[in-house]
Amino acid sequence: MMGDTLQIIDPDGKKVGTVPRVKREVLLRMHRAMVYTRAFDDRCMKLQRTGKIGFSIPNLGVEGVSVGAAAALEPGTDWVCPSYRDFAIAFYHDVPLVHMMDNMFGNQDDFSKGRQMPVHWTFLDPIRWLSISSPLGTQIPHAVGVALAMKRKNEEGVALAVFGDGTTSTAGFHSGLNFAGVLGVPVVFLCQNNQWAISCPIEKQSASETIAQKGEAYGIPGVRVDGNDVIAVYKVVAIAVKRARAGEGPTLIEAVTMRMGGHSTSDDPSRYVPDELIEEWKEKDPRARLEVWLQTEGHLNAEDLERIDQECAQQMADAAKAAGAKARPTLDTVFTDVYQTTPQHLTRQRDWCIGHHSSRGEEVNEKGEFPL
Ligand SMILES: Cc1ncc(C[n+]2csc(CCOP(=O)(O)OP(=O)(O)O)c2C)c(N)n1
Ligand SMILES: [Mg+2]
Repeated sequence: MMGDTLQIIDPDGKKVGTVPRVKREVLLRMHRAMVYTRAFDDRCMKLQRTGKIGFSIPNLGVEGVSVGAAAALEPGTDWVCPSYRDFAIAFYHDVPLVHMMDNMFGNQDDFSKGRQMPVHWTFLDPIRWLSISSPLGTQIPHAVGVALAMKRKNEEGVALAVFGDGTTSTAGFHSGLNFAGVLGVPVVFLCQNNQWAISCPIEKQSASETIAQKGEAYGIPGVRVDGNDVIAVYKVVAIAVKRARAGEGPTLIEAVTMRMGGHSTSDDPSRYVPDELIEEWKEKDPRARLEVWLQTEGHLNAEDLERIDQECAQQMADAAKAAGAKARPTLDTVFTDVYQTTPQHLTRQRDWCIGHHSSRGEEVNEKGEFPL
């Protein structure tokens, strides 16, 4: 423990608590998901700065929260209702890299066909992943609804809602927790307290001493965990999932971490995050500490780490290249996927739109791409 915050592996990679039983295969998967997340961050930053994609969300420093949580979920049974900063959950569950990149480019294979912003994924397979939405906190009542539906259908599943510290100020957080507490549904609320909501620090976000304690008002147990300790996060989320599956109701988890990059590729955190804070948190890096511990336990050696790093970077570069080479969505897709049978007024608008662009010489090209 670190005060009232659970820690199992300390920042130096030393074991300071009881390690839960985790298979080696799971540990290696956790590690690879962390490496993929950094490779994704790095690749997307380059793609954005060279004008190839419009936007991305750095996950540097916070990926341990997502990885620990991901390992506690049962794919095909549980639902993830994520925020936009939880990439590692998808990497842990083997969402194909190229599919992650399809969304970044908004190409024809992107499930949202470019109609969502980048990093706003949605999939059903290999993990049930509710579409990410930009308005903060909407995933919280959604997760409660998903959990209620599963409870009513006597399904085994648990819904995991992940959100940031700033999102605890939204109506969605309070109504979602209240609803879940009253109904006792199988949901786990995981707050990634990364200390910042864009440029607003946590001290200005809430007068509560912790976020975990907010659960008390709703009759929900609150737990605080070191978010840079993947093993500790796994442990608390696994316990919360077990409780939820056993019909014992929701848990609120606060994972304390630090956003080490910008809010997005559109801001400059050096304008508002003090340098000393970054220096302090560099020492607590979640990946470095996991790697030290995995080496101490004999699961990986320095050569393995180097090899995995290179493999992940290469695979990510290949995925980006493949996704970037795919065609963009066709113009008619603007009018699809909302109604099973397209209503007449939309058919008229579609025909007008295609006719209009054709009359300006902006026909769909040989790849069938959107002409704008
Ligand atoms: C309802 C709503 N209010 C404001 C915004 C603008 N906004 C986008 S991200 C963000 C900060 C969110 O901070 P936090 O919940 O801590 O998540 P983090 O970005 O740190 O992961 C804000 C205020 C929004 N998207 N939705
Ligand atoms: Mg935050």
